[in-house]
Amino acid sequence: MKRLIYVVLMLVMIACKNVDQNTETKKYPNIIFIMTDDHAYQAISAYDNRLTQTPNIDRLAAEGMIFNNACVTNSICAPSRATILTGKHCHIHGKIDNDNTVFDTTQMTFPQIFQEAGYQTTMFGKLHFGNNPKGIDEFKILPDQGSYINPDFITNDGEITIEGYCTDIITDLSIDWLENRRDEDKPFLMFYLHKAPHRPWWPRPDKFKDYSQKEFPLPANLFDTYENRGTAAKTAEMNLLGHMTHSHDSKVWPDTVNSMDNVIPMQDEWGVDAFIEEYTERVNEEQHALYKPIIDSISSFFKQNWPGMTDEEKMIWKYQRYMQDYLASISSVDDNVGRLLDYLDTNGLAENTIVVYTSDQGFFLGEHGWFDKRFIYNESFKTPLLVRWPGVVQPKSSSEEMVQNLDFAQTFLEAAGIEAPKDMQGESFVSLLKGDIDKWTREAVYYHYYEFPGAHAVKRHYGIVSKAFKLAHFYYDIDEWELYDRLNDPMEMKNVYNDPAYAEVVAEMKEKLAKMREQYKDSSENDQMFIEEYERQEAEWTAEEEAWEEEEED
Ligand code: SGN
Ligand code: CA
Repeated sequence: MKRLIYVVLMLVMIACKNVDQNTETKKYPNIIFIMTDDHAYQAISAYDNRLTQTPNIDRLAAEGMIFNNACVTNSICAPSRATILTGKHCHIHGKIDNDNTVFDTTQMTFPQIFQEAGYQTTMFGKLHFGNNPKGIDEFKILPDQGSYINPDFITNDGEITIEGYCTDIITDLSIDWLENRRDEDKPFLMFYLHKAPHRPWWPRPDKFKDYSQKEFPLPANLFDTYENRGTAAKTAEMNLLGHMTHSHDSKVWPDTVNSMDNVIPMQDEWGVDAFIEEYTERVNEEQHALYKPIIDSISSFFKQNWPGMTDEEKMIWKYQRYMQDYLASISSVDDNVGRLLDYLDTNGLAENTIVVYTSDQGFFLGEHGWFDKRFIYNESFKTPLLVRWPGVVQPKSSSEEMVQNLDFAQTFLEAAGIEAPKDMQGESFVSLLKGDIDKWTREAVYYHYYEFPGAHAVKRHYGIVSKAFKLAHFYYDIDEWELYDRLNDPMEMKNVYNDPAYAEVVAEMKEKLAKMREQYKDSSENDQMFIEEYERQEAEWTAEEEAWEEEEED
């Protein structure tokens, strides 16, 4: 008898642990985490419909919640992904930049916890680091940045190449898993991660053609001269006119660029090489035949007009070419999100699936004359976030709270009823999703960017952001503070740090920032290990630059 009771007890315990869809349907929702790479909120019509229309992504806002103040802890790809997976700030998980640090894969990441709890876990698309993501049953991920055209994938069974356009393929892979290998008796966690709209913005040929005919409204501060700003804004290398390459970015044939004497202000050697790597070496004949007429037409316009244009005209041309390709790439993302949502609808999955749409960070779309991200300034710091959770999130609802990429792990764990590890540093925002704002106490967020010296030359900085103010300290090779009045200067055109009228705000924000650095255990600015690492990196960069200059002289 004793033995029988024991067996029954054991069976009950196993049944409770096993997250079985049939018995516990509501308790164990599926989660689809959709993340794009560099998708600015300005390019989602649910946020701002001046630039483009994204009807499928907008469905998530219509049927769920839009977060108007979602942001990241460090506006760059791999660090953001490491923060999402670990629920920790960069100085804790150690992946502070894209290229110089490695992600320590022995750390706990939230998919491992889901897997252990009985969820099926999958990942399709761009991860950016680590070949075999821990805690994922089936993965097909792009190596590093991946390619738009005929991309390679790292899979559970080695590397493969798939012919076609990246955004379509990542969706095919995700739907293929849902259709053919999903166990209907278990809940799932799916990472559906697009490379688009990351630089170099190669759209699918039909979209490329269509969008190359369009014109887009200019941002009010496209011609920013960075007056009233700090050194970092003035020395960053991400200006559309000064730093965007003709071939790699604007899609002018390398031969055309090479045949011209006057392509200033951009010297295009790197861009030519990059074009060859991303396009020439990847397209097949059929694809080339579709792309060619459009590139021909861009190139012939460039050859005839570029040398005679004023700087203002050049800037506008660069902006239009940029927006045409960037938004065309997003149009494919939107179509594919639509395909996935339709699949959920027609297969009875929409009801019990949380669908999240976000980006690994924001992006400048010509604001301040820039592309790229990295800065604590709004367009880069903020990120889109839309969440649909039928029966829990009120359709057409919105939140103004400052949730961060740091919060995803704890949020998803709470949504699934799984306990989160105590050392995660975010906050679950399930209460906000349920419309219960009183439980949410966060008043400001912490930010820290490290990748300098590095691409686009954005100086190291950390800071604190509340709804009303943003205080940042730029350090390493400078020592400068900046303060922005977010409510009165939403475009962040004036650093008021030295304005006596803001002296009290500065003192208050500095005190809060110091407390935050203590709370999150960040002292890396003065940490000997970090300083040595910076010095090593700088020596590396100087040596690379010298080698490059020598090569040019020869
Ligand atoms: C590449 C891009 C950069 C970009 C970084 C980081 N150059 O190096 O413009 O800032 O990625 O982007 S390109 O050769 O791809 O055009 S991130 O999203 O991965 O952090
Ligand atoms: Ca990115």
